[in-house]
Amino acid sequence: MKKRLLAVLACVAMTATLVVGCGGNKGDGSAEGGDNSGGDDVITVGFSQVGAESDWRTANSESMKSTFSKENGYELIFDDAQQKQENQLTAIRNFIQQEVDYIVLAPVTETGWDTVLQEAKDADIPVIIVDRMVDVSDDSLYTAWVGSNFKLEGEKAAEWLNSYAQAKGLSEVNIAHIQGTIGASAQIGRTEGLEAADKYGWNIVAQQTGEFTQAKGQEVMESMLKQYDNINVVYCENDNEAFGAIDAIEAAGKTVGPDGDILVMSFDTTNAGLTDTLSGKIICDTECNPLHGPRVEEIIKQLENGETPEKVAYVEEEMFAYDDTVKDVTVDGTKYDVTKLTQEILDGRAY
Ligand code: GZL
Ligand code: ZN
Repeated sequence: MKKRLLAVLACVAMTATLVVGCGGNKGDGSAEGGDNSGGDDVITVGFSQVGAESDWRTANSESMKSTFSKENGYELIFDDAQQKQENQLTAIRNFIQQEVDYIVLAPVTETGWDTVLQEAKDADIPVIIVDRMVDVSDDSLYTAWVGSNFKLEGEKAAEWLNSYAQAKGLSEVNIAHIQGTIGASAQIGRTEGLEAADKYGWNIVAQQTGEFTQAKGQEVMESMLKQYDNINVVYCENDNEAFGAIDAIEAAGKTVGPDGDILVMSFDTTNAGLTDTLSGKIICDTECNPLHGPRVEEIIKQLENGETPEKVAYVEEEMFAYDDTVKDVTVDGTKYDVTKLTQEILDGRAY
């Protein structure tokens, strides 16, 4: 923003000496022609991405890169933090130095952002948070947030499990809980959703982070199977953990699926996750939509037009299951459909 202000001042100065001005400020804080970030009206976006830990993350990055392309009038500076917060803090400080027009942050975990977001605010650069939430003392430190209601995702999955267990007459539900990255909003919400269901008398026999990765998910499942032989449900907080868990279960000589030893539940509904749902390897996959690019662009367009975007915007999300044993779930009085997955539904999905 500072860069644009200087450009406008330069324009005004030029106008003072020359007959013809340069259009100056379009009233939205952007100066015509004066923008020095690679040409007229190119909007520079610095995006600090968590990493590349999962299929969901890949789809999320792809959505941001295809939206903030040169053809669309943007210069995207993309930084992959390899799941380390200190790398995100460095990236944001670099964006500030480069005087980007907007900073987009996908925070790896919720805490530790106040200082760097204050620096961005002091530099007059709007910050848009995507996906996971930041826990800051003053929410004016970010302009808008768009992402998922992770607690609702967890509650929907837990309600599905309760209905499914009742329909199948499961005498006991012994759950291995493979959590996401501890402190990430997705982990916090999906864990809350499961733990709130202790009213159903389930046993969470084991609980450990799988860090949202396939490798860690497999390692954790292997160790849980060595410790407990009564696990009949695995609640994975994303698809990549589910892929790892399924490999570990099958390597241990057990089976997954509706008629198997263990039911594997998951989140994200990535293409690979839904492929496993079609076969029943994953029995139920709760959607977490990664396509935030267009949503962030909508926010930036509003800001460019001097409008005020919604502070918090949740994306609509569905649920898919291998079969139609459970046709819908109700959470806090609201009913959500559960879709029996078919090949054509899978083929028709955007990610
Ligand atoms: C959820 C996102 C999570 C996904 C994982 O919005 O933060 O991070 O569920 C990803 O696949 O790693
Ligand atoms: Zn000018």
